[in-house]
Amino acid sequence: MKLLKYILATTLLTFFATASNAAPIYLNTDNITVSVGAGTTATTSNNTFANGNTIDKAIDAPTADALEFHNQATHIWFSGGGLELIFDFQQQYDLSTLHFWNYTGESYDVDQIEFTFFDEANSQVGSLLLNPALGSSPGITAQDIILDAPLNVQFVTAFLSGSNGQVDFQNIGFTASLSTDRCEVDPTDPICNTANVPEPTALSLIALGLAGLYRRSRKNLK
Ligand SMILES: [Ca+2]
Ligand SMILES: [Ca+2]
Repeated sequence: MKLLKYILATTLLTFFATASNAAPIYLNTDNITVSVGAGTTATTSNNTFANGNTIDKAIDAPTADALEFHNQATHIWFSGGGLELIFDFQQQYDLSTLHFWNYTGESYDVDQIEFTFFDEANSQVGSLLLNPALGSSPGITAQDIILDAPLNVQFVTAFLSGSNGQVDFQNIGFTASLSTDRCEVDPTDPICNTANVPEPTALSLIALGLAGLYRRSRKNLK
């Protein structure tokens, strides 16, 4: 029985240690914020942008591979200049993939995005100049840009512009891992609940396996 208890303890420990590792997650309205930066061109022609009041539409995709259709409820159209967005991840992440859902036609799509990445102390840790591809049609899926870095990112500024002064897109997203595994320090941290809760089925399978193991060892004892 001592051996069984040891196996049980180490199995669970291994499982939860694995579950609490900083697994990549998709950052959206559930865990980050976005706001309109002071670098945005002053213009009154901003349609669905609504003076920034609807800017959360830029980060409302539920997953990195979400399909979005272009309509007033899903996209941002900013006209007459460049749009600066400021993302706050609330804590530091290591970025692995950038996702961008562009408009589908040259007349309105985003032609260039200047990204600047900052750590929690607001020190710059990287930058990226991106000329995004046109969005897919009719449904728009993200263009995925693999990033080897930057690490330790909490704030991002993105300046979006079009060669004709038009900026229309569906979402900007980031796949990232926590820079510090806070779940090991504090498993009750909210980030651990949203990002790393073990699948119920996985837990049930482990429970079933352990129950079987226990029954077998009881049998052997008789
Ligand atoms: Ca959207
Ligand atoms: Ca264009």
